[in-house]
Order: sequence, then C-alpha cells, then structure tokens
Amino acid sequence: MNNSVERKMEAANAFAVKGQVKSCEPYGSGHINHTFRLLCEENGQEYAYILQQMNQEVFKDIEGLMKNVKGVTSFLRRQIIENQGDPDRETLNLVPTKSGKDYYQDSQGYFWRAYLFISQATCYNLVEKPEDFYQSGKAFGRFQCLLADFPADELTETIPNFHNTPSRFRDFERAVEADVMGRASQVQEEIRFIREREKEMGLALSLQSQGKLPLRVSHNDTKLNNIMIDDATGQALCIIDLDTIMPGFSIFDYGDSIRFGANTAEEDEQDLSKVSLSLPLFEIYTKGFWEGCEGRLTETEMEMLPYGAKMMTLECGMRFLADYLAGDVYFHVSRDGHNLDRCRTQLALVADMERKWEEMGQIVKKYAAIHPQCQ
Ligand code: ADP
Ligand code: GN1
Ligand code: MG
Repeated sequence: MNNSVERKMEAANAFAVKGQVKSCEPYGSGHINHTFRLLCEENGQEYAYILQQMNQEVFKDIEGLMKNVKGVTSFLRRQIIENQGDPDRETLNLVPTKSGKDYYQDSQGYFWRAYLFISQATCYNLVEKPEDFYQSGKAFGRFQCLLADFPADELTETIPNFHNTPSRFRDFERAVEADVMGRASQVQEEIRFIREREKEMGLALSLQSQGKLPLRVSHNDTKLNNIMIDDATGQALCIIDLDTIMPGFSIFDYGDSIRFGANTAEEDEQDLSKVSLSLPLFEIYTKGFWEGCEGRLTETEMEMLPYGAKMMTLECGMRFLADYLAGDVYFHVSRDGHNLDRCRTQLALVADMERKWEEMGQIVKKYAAIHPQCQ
C-alpha cells in the first residue's frame, strides 16, 4: 500500500461510521479538497459517506473552518426541522470521529472530515434542464436569506480577501512578474485582456465603502456543482461545499452561479466556440435568485447583479491564469494546460457578457420592478 492509501484508510477508520469499511474511492469533480466515497457494510446493509481530506494549503485555519461548518450546518438543521424538512438530506451532516470530534488529524498531520452521503441526488457540471438552474437560483437566494440571521461575528474568515478582486489582480501581476514556469510569453493576449479591465475591479469595494453595498453572510462558491439536485423531485436539495462561508457580497454569490451555470460550455471546454452566455439561463437564474431572496436585496445590489456576474468570471479567469503561471499549485488539474483552458473559457465568457451587457441589464431591471425591496 502506498502512503496516501494508508492515510486514507487510517482516516476512514477514524470516524464513527456504521459497520465495516468496504471501499473508499475518489469522488466528484471539486478543485480543492480530496473527496472520496466511503462505503461501509453492517448486517448486509450498505452505508455511504463522503470522506474528505481538507486542503491545508488553501485553508490555513482548519479549526476555524470546521467551526464554521459545524455552526452553519447545526443552524440550518434546526431551520429544516422547524420547516418539517429532511435534516439528513437538506443540509450537510458531519459524522463525528470515534472520539467525538468533528474532524480527524492523521498520523502524518493531514486533516479529514466525513459527511453523511446524500444519495439519489446529483451535482451537475453543466445545466441539463433549465429548471435545475432555476431551482439552484432559488436555493442560493434562500440560503442567503436564511443566513441573514446567522451571527456573522462567529464566523472565521477562512480565506482572507477571497473575492477582493483588486487583491486578486495584484496576486495575478505577481505571478506574471515571477513567471516561474516560463509560461508568460505564451499568454500575452490573456494578460492584456485582464489588464484592460483593471479599472472595473474595485467597484464593489468602493460601493461598500460608500455604504451602498452591504456585507452579508454568503456562500462565496456558488457554482452549480456545489448544489445537489434531488433526482426524484428535480428540486434543489442541499447546498454543499461550505468552506468559504464568510461575510461577502450577494452580487458575487449570484455572479459566481451565472459564471458557471449560464455558460453554454463547461468550465474547462477547449473549443471556445462553444462558450457563450445563455440569456435564457441568465434570466431563469435571476428569477430564481430573486424569488429565493424574497426581495431582500437593496436597489444597488439589484443594479449590480450583471456586474457581479462579470467580475466573478473575470476574477476566476485571472485566478486560473495566475495558477497556470505559478505551475498549477492551487486548483487540481488533470491534464497539461488545464488551468489555461479554464482561464480561456472565463475570458471568452467575459467578452460575451460585454456583448450582451444591455440585455443583461434589461433582464435584471424586469425583476427589480416586479419584486418588493425591503431596505
Ligand atoms: P471541493 O471543495 O473540492 O469542491 P466539495 O465539498 O464541493 O469539494 O465536494 C466535491 C464533490 O463531492 C461535490 O461536487 C459532490 O459531487 C460530492 N459531495 C460532496 N459532499 C457530498 C455529500 N454529502 N453527499 C454526496 N456527494 C457529495
Ligand atoms: C474552486 O472547491 P470548488 O471546486 O467548489 C474554488 C472557487 C472557484 C472554483 C472554480 C476555495 O471551487 O473559488 O470559483 O474552484 N474554491 C476555492 O471552479 O478556492
Ligand atoms: Mg465544490
């Protein structure tokens, strides 16, 4: 057995699962943690769990992160029970270790956690049915609404400056300057595209400092594959990947969903002719998010939704390119040039948003006019 297999089995056996561990295989398509599907068996009955080795390079304060996850999932669980929902499927549920802790540190110092596996539900990498995207908009909107009552001062900021776009731009420029892999010369066009948009990057922070854009407890990583859709009902069932819940902007939660889900191509598509912003998907998500938020967005937040979509796409493209230049050290990659392909889809999508800017604004205005605003 190699070292990583041994560590995985050590971790699998550390949690208070039902029965004996049968298998533990890599699972899902997340870019950050190492995720496994853990299958156990007791009296001929199978029990499934998600086992995750958390990314300690990305998350420096695992204790704070796990406190957030525990706090938010317990909070959501109470709300789901009050609403007569199914608390084992509508939120993540941590499985404790055999000694009653929320996470496990293995003998080599790596951190692990386990969740109940949510079965008969799917995470999509591309919208297959527009209805799914509408449902996810509604669920992310509602999620933000529910978290409005969560005590923000109890949250650890798991990644400081996570969606601080000017700070991301400075990181990007440092990666260009260092050019440790000698790759910058091949990506001059992409570098230029990003630099040309530098002036737009500080707008959200500047509106916040003028008191026009509120900080809210937000998810911060609202892509479609971070939500589980119930296979039987087609409804959004559970929002997952809670590692980045921190105070942030609603327009960025909305925008990150558009970035991923309203793209007609997958995030790592190599044929850029397939990349575009689908206005019907943009509209249906806007409707869902709006309804989910129950009009709890300010006028400025509403106006800034298209900007949120563009900024999240540009920021993500910049992060992928910075990682490509740095030698693919942050996002998991599975082929040469993977981060560059991802960067290119994002920049192509930004360009298409710019072409469709007017229409995006019209769609948002339509919903802003229908829904009541409080605040
Ligand atoms: P990452 O931060 O690496 O994206 P995620 O927490 O999003 O990690 O998990 C990766 C994938 O694992 C998800 O996209 C989803 O497919 C699957 N997954 C995570 N948690 C569960 C769960 N409780 N039940 C079923 N599948 C899950
Ligand atoms: C990462 O963890 P995952 O795969 O859901 C990243 C997001 C990016 C996304 C791009 C903690 O999300 O910020 O938008 O990849 N998460 C972190 O697909 O950096
Ligand atoms: Mg994820």
